[in-house]
Amino acid sequence: TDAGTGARTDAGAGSEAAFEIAFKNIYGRAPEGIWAAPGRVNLIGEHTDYNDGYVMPFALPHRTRAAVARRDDGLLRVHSADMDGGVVELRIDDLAPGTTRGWAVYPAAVLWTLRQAGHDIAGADIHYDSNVPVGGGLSSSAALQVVTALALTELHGLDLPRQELALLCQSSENTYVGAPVGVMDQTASACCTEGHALHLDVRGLGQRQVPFDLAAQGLQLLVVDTRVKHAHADGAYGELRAGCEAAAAALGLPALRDVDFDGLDAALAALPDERLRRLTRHVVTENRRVEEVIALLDAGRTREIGPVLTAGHASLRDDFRVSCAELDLVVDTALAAGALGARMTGGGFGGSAIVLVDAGEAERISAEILRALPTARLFPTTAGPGAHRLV
Ligand code: GAF
Repeated sequence: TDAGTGARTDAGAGSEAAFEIAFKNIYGRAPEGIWAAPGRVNLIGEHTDYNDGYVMPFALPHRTRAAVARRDDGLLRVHSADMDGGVVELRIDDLAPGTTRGWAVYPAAVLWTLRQAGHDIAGADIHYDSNVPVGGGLSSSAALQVVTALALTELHGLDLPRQELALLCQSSENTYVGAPVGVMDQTASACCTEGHALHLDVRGLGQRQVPFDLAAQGLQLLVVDTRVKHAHADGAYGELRAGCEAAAAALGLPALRDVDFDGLDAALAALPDERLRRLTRHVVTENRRVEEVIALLDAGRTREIGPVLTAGHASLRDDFRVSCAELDLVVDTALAAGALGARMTGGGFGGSAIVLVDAGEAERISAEILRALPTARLFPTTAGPGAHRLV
């Protein structure tokens, strides 16, 4: 989901020294360290994570930074360079699911969850900034959660494996924030590595870093943030997840992951209604598309992933029904202009699309997309590093 510290496109780009001075000006002392965690783009594998399936995100170069110092008096104080409202001060003993308002819910959720897990963290002062576009379906909230969790655990000498850190952040969003998200976004922010897409098998949480260097192949990936978010997005996500779980239950299976691609027709025939059939068809074919993209990348046939991405969009539009007019317009315009492939990315109902193009065509195709949707924000991207300590 998307929320976070706000998005000024220039934020997060300033020097660490200036960021440290900002912390000092706010809290009257020096931070003990500075950490960063990125937003993500999902290349393929949408709405598969909570079906125990496959996903394949990569980290954006855009990231959220946190300058942090420990406290021992039971206070959590958070401040964001991108949000109005000054320092938010919370008493750790008062933290409880559903009680924290505004963007501070994400750091509060992480601290509360760490303490629930038995980690004795008595407080902190944190200053954030971010250049991850908020509301763009690019996981600004996962970046905020993961940077907070990484900083707090490292400062307290807790060496949590990255996947565990991501699970902890997901749990904080499920339980404290109240959003029933899967584990893709937090895992992407915590575990991705530069120049790679991350193949995550959510069942068993097996990971493989798949080399993903488009420039070497004369290709470019554009991110197109439509800057729209339709109001029903949050409730709809939970309904879709519940629909998938109902379909798996109707088939007597633990998850839709367990429907074999070759057995899809038989599974569809066994389902009681058209909605469950649509949801199932998307999840099963999407898992297959992840496998296809991996095989093509492994074979060095990167150009050929384009049609697979486009097929993924059609499935999200027609079967899963999470696209919207603006996303369809971007995808259709890009393809008509000669893009190799295009799809919405993330949860849907607004947010961003990705467009694969020949590098030499990027400028022309970008201009055509912006002519069709002038309010969009468009930028070329590469696979950046996962969360790490800066200072
Ligand atoms: C959102 C969720 F947070 C992810 O867990 C995932 O389900 C995604 O939507 C859809 O693929 O980003």
